[in-house]
Amino acid sequence: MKKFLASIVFSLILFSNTTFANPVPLRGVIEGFYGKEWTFEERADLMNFCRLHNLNAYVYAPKDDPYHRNKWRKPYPSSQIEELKKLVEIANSNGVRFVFAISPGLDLNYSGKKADEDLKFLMRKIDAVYNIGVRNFAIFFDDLKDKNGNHREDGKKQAEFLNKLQDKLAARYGDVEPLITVPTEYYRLDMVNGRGKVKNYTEDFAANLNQNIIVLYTGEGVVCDGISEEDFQAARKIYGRDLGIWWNYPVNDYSLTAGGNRNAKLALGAIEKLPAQNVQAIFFNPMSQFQLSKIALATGADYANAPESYDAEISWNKNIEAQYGRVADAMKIFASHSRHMENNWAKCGPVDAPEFEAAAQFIISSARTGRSYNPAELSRMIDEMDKAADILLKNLTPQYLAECKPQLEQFKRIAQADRLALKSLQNKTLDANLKPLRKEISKYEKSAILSEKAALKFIDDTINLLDVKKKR
Ligand code: 14T
Repeated sequence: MKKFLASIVFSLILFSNTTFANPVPLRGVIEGFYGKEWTFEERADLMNFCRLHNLNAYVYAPKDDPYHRNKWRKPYPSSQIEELKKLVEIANSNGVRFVFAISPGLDLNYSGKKADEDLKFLMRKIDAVYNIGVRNFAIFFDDLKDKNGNHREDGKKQAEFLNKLQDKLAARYGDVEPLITVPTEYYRLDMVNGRGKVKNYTEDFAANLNQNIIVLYTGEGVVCDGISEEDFQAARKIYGRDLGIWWNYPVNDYSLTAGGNRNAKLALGAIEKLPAQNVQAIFFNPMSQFQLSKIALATGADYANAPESYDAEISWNKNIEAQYGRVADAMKIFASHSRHMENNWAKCGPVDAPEFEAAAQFIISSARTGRSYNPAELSRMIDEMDKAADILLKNLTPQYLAECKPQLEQFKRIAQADRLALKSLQNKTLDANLKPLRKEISKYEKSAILSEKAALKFIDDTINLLDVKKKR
């Protein structure tokens, strides 16, 4: 009887997996950000991470590797080839396809004798990596626009160039996988003009590109608030083929304030709002902060392995618990204030600390209108934040701390300012220390941003409300 039940349970599990799971066939991480590249050790660690999370691809495309983009024609020096070789071996032994990408678009010649020469340069570059075990290649044409938003690319010529390369690779090697590419117009709103008509470049590129070349796009925008099934369908219709997704979360290379450095805000939320149907490939573009990227990446793996049943909230909690053990609760509090990425052209990631935001807003509006309120809930949250910062500053390993110390210290400052703000509201007078502390926080915003609409906003709202000098 037991055996019988067990076999039913077993086949139910099998059944549910084969029927409902439908993993995205090609799923993994794309090191495609601007700024400080990951180290060898980090990349090696990623391969192991990919195996554990059933991710099967890593795309090597660091924007700041000169041999990837600026000096793409130049062969890698032998020391770097040696290191790449080791990495490819580690990838292979972990069941991860190592996809080697080149971005030749800055000065590639698409036609004539110069194009033949460039094709040779490209082949020489590819040969060298083929010889160290790489079987997957990608050619990217993103970010080639000038200051006016124009680009010189001709979709037909670009597609034909890729077709030629694909044919050459197939002729030379029996065992290379289909090429992967990113077009120059790589987000949906850039593929159409103001009236919704598909632009010439995209039309020509899509019409001429070999059907088996995998095209990646980023959604409606470069960094956008999800891709709905309809959005995805619209992009697939433009291309008349299945598409893959280059997903720009948790990447934070664009998170900088004037004069500050990149990566000021950490994207510690879950992957969310991605389509469940027809996704041919998904690659998550991470942060330069390697260890801290693993929260979003692990949730991305959950999504990619079972898009239909994926639950962002459940996955986020589960993966923080798995990654942070004893300090998981502290990490959840910190991470909940550092998930949402937004500027004038980018928007992605779950809202920061929605409970804090709601409680703070209620208190601010009550104070403004002279209604009474109970400060206990917000007060408790502020204490938790302060404690979480201490726990993490004390217990995270040096490697993790190196990636988030400025943000943790900033979190602590914000919690302290929030406490002063709450006290000020209750006393109906601005605490003398609040404005100096807010100035201090501003000073550090060049390297650390978090909770802009929740915990940080509560400080500013309070100052605005109580600052009598400002009011007149
Ligand atoms: F190829 C693409 F799909 C893509 O996303 N390219 C870059 C990528 O390397 C970068 O990490 C990402 C996030 O910043 O966005 C693209 O780069 C941009 C695009 C912009 F429109 C950087 C700044 C921009 F203003």
